[in-house]
Amino acid sequence: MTQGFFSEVAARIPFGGLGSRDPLTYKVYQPDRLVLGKRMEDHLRIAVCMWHSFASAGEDMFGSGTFDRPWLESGLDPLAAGRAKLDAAFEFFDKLGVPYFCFHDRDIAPEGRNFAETKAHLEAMVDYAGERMAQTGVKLLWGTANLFGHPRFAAGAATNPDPEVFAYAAAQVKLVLDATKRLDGANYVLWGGREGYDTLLNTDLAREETQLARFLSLVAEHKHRIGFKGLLLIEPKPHEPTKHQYDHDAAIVHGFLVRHGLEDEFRLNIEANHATLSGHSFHHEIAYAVANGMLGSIDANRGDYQNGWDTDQFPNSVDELALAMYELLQGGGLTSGGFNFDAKLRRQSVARTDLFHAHIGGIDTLAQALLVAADMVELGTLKRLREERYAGWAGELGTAILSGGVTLEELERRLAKGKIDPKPVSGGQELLENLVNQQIWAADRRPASGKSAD
Ligand code: XLS
Ligand code: NI
Ligand code: NI
Repeated sequence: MTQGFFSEVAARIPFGGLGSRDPLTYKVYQPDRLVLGKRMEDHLRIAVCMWHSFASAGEDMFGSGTFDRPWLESGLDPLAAGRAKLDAAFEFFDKLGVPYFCFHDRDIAPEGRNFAETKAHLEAMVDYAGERMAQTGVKLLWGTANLFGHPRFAAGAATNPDPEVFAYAAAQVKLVLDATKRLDGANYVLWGGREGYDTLLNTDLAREETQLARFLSLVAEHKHRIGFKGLLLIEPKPHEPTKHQYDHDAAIVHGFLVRHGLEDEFRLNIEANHATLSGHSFHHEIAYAVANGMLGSIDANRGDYQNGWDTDQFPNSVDELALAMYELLQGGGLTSGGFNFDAKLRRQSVARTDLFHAHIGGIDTLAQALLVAADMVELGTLKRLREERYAGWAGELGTAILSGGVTLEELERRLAKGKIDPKPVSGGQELLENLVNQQIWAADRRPASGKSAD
């Protein structure tokens, strides 16, 4: 194991259990522990993101960076700095013991003076990342192109009024999709950071929708052309940086894809904080994606209930995550997706070990939520009560309605004969909430060692 930037952490973070007082141990997460017959690591497929953790020094709009990230200092040779960044990142992934990472092209390779130089930078850094991946065994959950940072994308990428910007963005996605395939990435993500508008006064909504659909078709076509086997994922977000983003939430993206015949080509990358920004819960967004066969992957983080922006904090609420995790398990769990920590340290968390504390806490929260959700699945109470609620639909009337076997006239006739006389039934919300809490409290008392695959 390389000793370098994170020398305060000597070896891989071990499992310590709930009784451990050492903050640099996992309290719940055990990669090999079997949950519903599957290893915890394979359920969660955890990834660390390059951007918040290694490509940002903690700047905000009122102040400069506070973090100790020497490779971001000015005046360095860009490729040497890029290698130092990847060295530190892979040392971190390895010590944390996670299977995956995620990156944007601009997180690992700086923009050059022209497109050819930018491409050469990317290729050099992708090769270097490939070496580090082979050395550590850390894999790529997804790659993505940054189509929002450079000033050329101020008015959008695919939805830009200038077709030359569309062309630039398309070429950039081609390079990153090729790179993701080369690194054997499991998925490719598109987050349309500036695909939206700041004012309707200068915006042609219909035209921009057509452009976005065309762009996505080109991406899907290229995926098949190069034989990339991973999923293409769209990450919904309602706003920020634009006032309104077209990929507003799961249902809106789904509707857009269906409108353009693209629903078989794309799945969703659901982010917890984006869900809450769109006025939904994370639970809702996961449930929607699962119900419509659209779930791809997850960006794990949390917002702040007092703030109206993407605060990207590390998840720490088992109560909230357990419900989303329950829907996920009911839907069969993740396939090629995973839980990527799209989360950042607070600006005052300047110690190198803070990055460990943040991820350890987030991973343990996910692991505990998984245990709670698995208990809810095993017990089956919620599922049974939900099924009972709709039981009438399996009867003669329900089947006749759904199969198209009755008209409004026929239904009126049946009412007139006095055959139908529905009575209100309890929705049982408080009972269900109590059942969920019982599972959360019971899971807290589980033996920390648990069952293991080995
Ligand atoms: C920003 C998004 C971004 C995507 C990747 O809010 O979450 O980080 O995940 O471009
Ligand atoms: Ni986000
Ligand atoms: Ni994200």
